[in-house]
Amino acid sequence: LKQKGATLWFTGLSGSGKSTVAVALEQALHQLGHLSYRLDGDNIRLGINKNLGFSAEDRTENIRRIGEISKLFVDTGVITLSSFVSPYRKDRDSVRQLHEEAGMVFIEVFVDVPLDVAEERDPKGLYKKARAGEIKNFTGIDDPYEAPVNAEIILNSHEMSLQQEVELLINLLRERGIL
Ligand code: GGZ
Repeated sequence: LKQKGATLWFTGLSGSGKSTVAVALEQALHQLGHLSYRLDGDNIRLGINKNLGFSAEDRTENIRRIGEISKLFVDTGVITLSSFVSPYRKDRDSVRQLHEEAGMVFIEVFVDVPLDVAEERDPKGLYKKARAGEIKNFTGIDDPYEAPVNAEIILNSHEMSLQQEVELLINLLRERGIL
């Protein structure tokens, strides 16, 4: 295998567009002949992390485990696309440290949209439920989101096309010697 692995860590509010850009990037990487794998709530929170909820403690444990899993994928040479709200800076920094100590590339992608944009999209109706008090501790409503200060790249998904976002990420992967 000619490929060097890396983790792209997509962080941002629910509805910010993390998964959408990860899916589009996966398709672009596939067309370029590169193997990638997406980790997100659908394959992690429904499986290995199904015992975890959304308390601060559980979110920290969620991210810790996902960080370790991402590292295992990178070890096999896969470009790992991990999309999680991951609201706490220290948790993301721990995952970064875990990678960097092992000499692995970690790229933090901040998918940054204003709360009102994410709330307007509300693809799963979760913001509506959170505003109604039916869901507690919802990120951005009654739970914190700590924006990255050292992200390698910021994507303002409400002001860019999906194609532009993918191009920026592909360019970054080239600069970092992954592609
Ligand atoms: C935030 C929640 C919550 C609460 C359920 N807060 O848009 P989604 O639906 O698909 O993405 C959100 C997802 C967040 O799971 P993560 O594993 O990414 O979270 S974390 O990194 O903080 O551990 C949302 C849904 O689960 N969801 N309840 N209270 N998002």
